[in-house]
Amino acid sequence: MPTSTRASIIRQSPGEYETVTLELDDPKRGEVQVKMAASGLCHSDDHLQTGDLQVMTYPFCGGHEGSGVITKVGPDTPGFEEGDHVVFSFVPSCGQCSACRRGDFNLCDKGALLLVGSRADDAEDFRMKLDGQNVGQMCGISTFSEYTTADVASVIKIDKDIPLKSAALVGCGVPTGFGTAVKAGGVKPGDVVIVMGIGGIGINAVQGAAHAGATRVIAVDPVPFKREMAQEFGATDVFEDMQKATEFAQSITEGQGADVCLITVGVLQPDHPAQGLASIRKGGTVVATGLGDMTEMAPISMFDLTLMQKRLQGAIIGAQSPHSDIPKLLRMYQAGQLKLDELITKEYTLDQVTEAYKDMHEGKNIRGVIVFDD
Ligand code: CXF
Ligand code: ZN
Repeated sequence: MPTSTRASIIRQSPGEYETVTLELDDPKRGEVQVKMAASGLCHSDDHLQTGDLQVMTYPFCGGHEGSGVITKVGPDTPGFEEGDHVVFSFVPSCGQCSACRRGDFNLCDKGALLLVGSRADDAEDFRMKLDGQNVGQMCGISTFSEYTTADVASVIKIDKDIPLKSAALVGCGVPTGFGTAVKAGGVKPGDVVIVMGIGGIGINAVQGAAHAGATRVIAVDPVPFKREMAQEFGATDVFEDMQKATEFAQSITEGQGADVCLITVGVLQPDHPAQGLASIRKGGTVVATGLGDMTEMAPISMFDLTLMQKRLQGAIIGAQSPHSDIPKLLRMYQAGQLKLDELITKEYTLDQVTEAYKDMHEGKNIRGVIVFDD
């Protein structure tokens, strides 16, 4: 029987989130229904409001970072039962497509319809409805909803003794930032690393770079509160702009520049990749993880690229493998090696999504989190 659920949707883009009551279909084969406990308010869901990120279905229910408890399991869906605690990965991995078979689990073919918001294998098949009309699910999950139904390729079971509020963050911000440093950026012991932009992703890039043994983690953000937070998460030096950060990196490397620059800004601009490339040494690496108007092109120096042998690398979910790296991050949290609780700067209700994004734009949050009623 379908479940009624309050959820935060957007009817157009640009547009604004509003809370409505949706009908949620029961899980089918390979799916589970989850009662949400917490949902992170990632900048990407705000890109839906601004129109930077265009989706293919409206209305569209937001949210792609969350945790909860399984309430229903679809038929023939082994490995899951009612009462299991789970987190979502914003990218699914099926383990069977060509990308998964070669080990690129974050590039799974099931991710192709993430911004259609339908089921992964059928662009016409939706689980959420508003007055009989299909509602797209952000990344096929939609964590801005009291209940949601998702493909198990996006669902990771976790220990019941991990607080669900903190666990929610390992669905996007933490693996994206941490992986941007340790996997996509390949930060090594002794490296000098610049982290450009300190929000929910950049702060975890700082933790990742510090963890990987960087001797200098140079955090760049115009907001003083964010620079302070960066220092609490392992930044050794902080600057308000890239020019100062680049000059500093050069001053401590005989003029060479940083080994790695991680672009984790909230809104990626076309000139950011070139700024990153200008900040690194010969043979260094820039990773672009932020999102902006994804239809734009970025001009980069071909001299830097070819003759200075610099690498410009993109990354989605920090090039992490969701089903193995997310549990690893939670083990690090349990072992006291990874900060999660400290990332949450403010809690909100489901009705406060617009207010939460206003706070984010005013530079008040590292991660705002929606906490759902029990
Ligand atoms: C985004 C990537 C594009 C789809 C939505 C999620 N990543 C992280 O926030
Ligand atoms: Zn996100």
